[in-house]
Amino acid sequence: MLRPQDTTTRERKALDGIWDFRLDAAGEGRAAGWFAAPLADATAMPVPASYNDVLADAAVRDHVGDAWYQTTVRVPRGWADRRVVLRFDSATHRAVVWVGDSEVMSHEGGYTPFEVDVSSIVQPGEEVRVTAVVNNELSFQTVPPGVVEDTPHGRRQRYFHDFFNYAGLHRSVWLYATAPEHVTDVRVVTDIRTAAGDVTGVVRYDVEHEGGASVRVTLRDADGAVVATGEGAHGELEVPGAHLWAPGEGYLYEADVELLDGSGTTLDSYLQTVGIRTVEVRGTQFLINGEPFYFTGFGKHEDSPVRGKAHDDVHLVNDFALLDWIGANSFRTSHYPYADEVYDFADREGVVVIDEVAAVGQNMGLAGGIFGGQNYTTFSPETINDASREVHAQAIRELVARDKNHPSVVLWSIANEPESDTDASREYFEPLFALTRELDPTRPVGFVNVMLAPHGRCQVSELGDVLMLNRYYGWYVNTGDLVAAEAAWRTELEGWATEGKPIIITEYGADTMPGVHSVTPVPWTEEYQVEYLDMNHRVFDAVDAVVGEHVWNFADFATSSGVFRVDGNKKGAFTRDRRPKAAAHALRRRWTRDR
Ligand code: BDP
Repeated sequence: MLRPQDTTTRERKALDGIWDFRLDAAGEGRAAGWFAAPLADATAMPVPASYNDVLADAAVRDHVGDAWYQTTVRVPRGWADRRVVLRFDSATHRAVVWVGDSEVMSHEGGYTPFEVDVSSIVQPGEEVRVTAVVNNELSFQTVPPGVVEDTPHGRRQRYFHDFFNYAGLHRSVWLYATAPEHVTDVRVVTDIRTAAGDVTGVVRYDVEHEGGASVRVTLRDADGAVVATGEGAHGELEVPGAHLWAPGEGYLYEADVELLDGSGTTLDSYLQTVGIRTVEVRGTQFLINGEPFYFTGFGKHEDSPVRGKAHDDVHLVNDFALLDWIGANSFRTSHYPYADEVYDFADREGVVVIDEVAAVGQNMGLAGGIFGGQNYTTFSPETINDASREVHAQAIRELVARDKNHPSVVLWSIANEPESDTDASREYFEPLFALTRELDPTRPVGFVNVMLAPHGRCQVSELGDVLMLNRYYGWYVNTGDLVAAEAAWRTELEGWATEGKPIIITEYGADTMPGVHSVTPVPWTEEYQVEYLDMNHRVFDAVDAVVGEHVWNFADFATSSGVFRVDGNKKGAFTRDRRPKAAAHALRRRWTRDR
């Protein structure tokens, strides 16, 4: 899906700011037509933000069900005869949207955009009311899954993942205008040809459009010089002496994709950034531009005080500055697709991304252990079933459709720590791997394996191009005993190394209270986190197939309440307000030693 842009033919207007907001725990607003009038008894709510922590009210923080958002926007006067589109960059976890009294769209899934052409119901120069009912309920048929329980004290949301179920409008909302004839999609795939030492970049493109007579593509380098042009909706551009996109060097070209009428006049112009690079798995190596790449970095979260999961440019730039400071070259968008702006920034900063769909918590074994779940069977007709898989498949489709052109994205992760040691799990995942490969044959695909399905027991790992392992030796097992942990971890990892695939350690970490110290290895201290990481690094360094280490987590983050968590998950190298723990300095020493 294309992004709202300002180009010679496109204009956009953000609807961000203070909206009217009202909880609807009883779920009466839809039938009562709350969209049809100014929202009664509304409070102020900023967009973008998770609503949960903005107001000092437990009813808001722990709300389960519908929440109503409303604003008015004046459609720019100059948009007569334009195609006007209303777009939400996300609504967590689903929404129905009205413009005036008309229902215009609905969307399932909390982390991908959705939009609709509203030209026929808005008038340039006039004000319109935009209303969205955003629902945060999780069930076995949602991604991620959860269970809403009816209790004598009201409805309670249970879920099987370890981050707070923040909800609301986390990202920007836009009105944008294009010509009626317009570009509807662009896909670019890049390649590199080397002959006699000369590097030629290859940019294959496919353009979809509505109306218009022909397509012209003009590729410019970072200085604005034209380096190649193409005619037609499909084509291949060659860039002799191409400046490659590479980790640490986010060099970007820009393709001006123009839709022309019969006389060659530009009807639409869409600007697509292009990073020329290749990604390949060969044996146990992960190659970017043919060079072995070793991932250093973190699993992250979109999480910050007060804002919750809202996108925020200040945190974006600060987090990337901290990634650079610590020597991280990559991160995983654990456990859901992040805001578009994050990938744009990764593209331009040369930071490598493992892009993950929101399938987290599909594991009742783990849910029972850590998150206090019930005795559910993970995959069954009553729990995660065929309907859930279709929702999961759609989430993958929307992820690939949105992120396919980002050079920073080098690997798709189609689930985090699902049950993967049963026939049912294998049956569930096989078609999802096939689907992802069909949608994008150019990037490797994997899923993140959990400790409960160790080497020899996992039935899903062989479907992936890479092995992604989350392991907590020395934390959840062998707690406080780093000697035993090291031995056990090494044995398991050496087992995985026999599979002949590259291994990325996608999570290893120890909860750490900043300011707590000890001279002996005591869990929760800053020293223990450092020693725990050192131990892990000794293990990784001894196994050639390991091509990456992502510490869990970049920063402390909010979770649901429970006896395992003190004010959230404390495995961050940084605190939630981004101050370094001792481990951050230790990681920096390891990850910047070759600089
Ligand atoms: C893993 C999950 C991650 C958790 C982490 C932990 O992938 O979301 O936050 O463990 O327990 O199970 O800290």
